[in-house]
Amino acid sequence: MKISNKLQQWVQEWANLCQPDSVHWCDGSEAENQKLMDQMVASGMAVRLNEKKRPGSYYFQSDPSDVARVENRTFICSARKEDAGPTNNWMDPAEMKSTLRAMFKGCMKGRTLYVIPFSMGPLGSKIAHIGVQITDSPYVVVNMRTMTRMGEKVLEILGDDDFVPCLHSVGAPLEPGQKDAKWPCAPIEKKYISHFPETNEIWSYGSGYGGNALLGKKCFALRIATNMARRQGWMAEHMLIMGITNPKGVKKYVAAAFPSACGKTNLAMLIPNLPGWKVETVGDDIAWMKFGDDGRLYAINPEAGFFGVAPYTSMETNPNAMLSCRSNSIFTNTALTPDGDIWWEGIGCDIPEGSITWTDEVYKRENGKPAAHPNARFTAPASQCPVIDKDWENPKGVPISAFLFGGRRPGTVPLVYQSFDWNHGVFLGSIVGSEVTAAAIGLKAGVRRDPFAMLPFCGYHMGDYFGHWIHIGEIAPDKTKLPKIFNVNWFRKGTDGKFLWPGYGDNIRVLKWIFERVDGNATAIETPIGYVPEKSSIDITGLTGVADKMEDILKVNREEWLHECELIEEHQKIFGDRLPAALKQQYVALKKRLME
Ligand code: SAT
Ligand code: MN
Repeated sequence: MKISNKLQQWVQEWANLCQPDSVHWCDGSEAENQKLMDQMVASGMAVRLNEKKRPGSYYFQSDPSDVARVENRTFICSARKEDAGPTNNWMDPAEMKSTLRAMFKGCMKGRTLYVIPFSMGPLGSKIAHIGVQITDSPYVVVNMRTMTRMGEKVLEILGDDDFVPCLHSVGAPLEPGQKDAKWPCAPIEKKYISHFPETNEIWSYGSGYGGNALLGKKCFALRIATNMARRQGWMAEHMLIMGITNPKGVKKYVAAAFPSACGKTNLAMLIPNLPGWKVETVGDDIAWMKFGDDGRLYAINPEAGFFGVAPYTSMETNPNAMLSCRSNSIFTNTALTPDGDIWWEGIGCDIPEGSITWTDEVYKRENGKPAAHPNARFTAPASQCPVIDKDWENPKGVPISAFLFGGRRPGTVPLVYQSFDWNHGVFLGSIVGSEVTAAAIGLKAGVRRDPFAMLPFCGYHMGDYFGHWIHIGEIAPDKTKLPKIFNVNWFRKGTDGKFLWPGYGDNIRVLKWIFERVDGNATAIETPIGYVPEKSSIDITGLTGVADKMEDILKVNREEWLHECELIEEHQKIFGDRLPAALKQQYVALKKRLME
């Protein structure tokens, strides 16, 4: 295997500093994966699950201090502070590098340094990009093998080309003879998830969990990729990608962005409640998009697996996710049953007597603590999803017909509406948010804005990112072929505090309207906020008790929207003079339409 000098030198430089016991170049093979799993089982870090119940699958418990992404320890180290913007933590790149170099020195003592060449996106796709991660965590290696295309074949494609260097250590060197922790990591104040956007580098120290450690995901595919996309004229978005086929066999792809806890993975794998309609999954989390030769926008899923939240995933809420992790999967911080399977809250059955919690105790109901951590995860190969799209690995990507935005909005926002045009659609993306109660996040209750669902993932000034969206509309080779933009809200509540819309598989009814709007075949009413369906144009055949509610589900109330305008004005102020004039104009125009 020929490895470029650049890559060899980079690995050597870090091996010299980190001082691992050995260096292992990952080939991505089944044998290598098995060896690592066997080692982790032997050391007590992993449990092999029951081969009859969960073939080829493994169970892990993290350290209780290392259970999720750490946003307050995540940094965008642009040369100038103002380029990181008001929504990111910033540190001077030279200062960060000198702090971290001191921490990386000797940090892999007693461990193996693994080199993971990986492709984000189908191998050889023009939309894909290659990264190489250095890590001292075998858990990271086996997860990266599922979440990305990893190993030797990537090096072949890479040749002498540039790659995104991703440096990672759990930050827990071992003294000679020291027994390793079950889940080594550093304390919170020593965790640093650092990005250097001008040089496309990622340095992550101290955490072994999820997006802090699997650097292809949020760090590369969003925070660094947003910067690459801005420089190169493409898009890196926190979006699911799905194919929708109507009963006539016509297929369209849509991409959708939602803040967390809005059922994004469920929507990506939806089982339609309308006869003849079909949904297929291309991706559940991230979309990379470029214009194709035909002027349309093409999307790939840069990932190869799902890193999904386990709790409340069940055969009822998301059978396709359950089936995806039926085998060859990794479970982290779920509960472990006595017969060697996994369990979590909301899985659809009672917890078996004698199950072990994510904190490794025998579960007792009277303790009042959940058995699985709320952010417990499954890592499952996307290829195992029963509704994976036949083109999910097509290097060309799939052509996108519509973008959907949405949040959890109990009031104000109708079930669905369409933007008047591209810039108005960008405005809709920029005001995405979910209503939160004070208790939920320990902050002021109200609408928590999460523009484009990118708040923790945009690798530069969010105002400039809005500007990039506007710019994409301007550079589109054929503006008539740009995706149409919609906002959806499954979460509107009635005066009784209950959800008005049934949601889940019935969301296909909304997707149907969107599908037909894209074709120009569904009717809509022009309102001050955008095009809202006529009551009769949402297909509710077979649904009981919904017809009477359609008025409330779709209504646009001027008073509520004028109040919303006040909130939008506040929100826009955050971006100062980097708020694109086009979005200020959208706000002014909305207010004017509401007052007419
Ligand atoms: O931990 S991940 O970043 O992969 C998932 C998430 O927190 O959104
Ligand atoms: Mn996500």
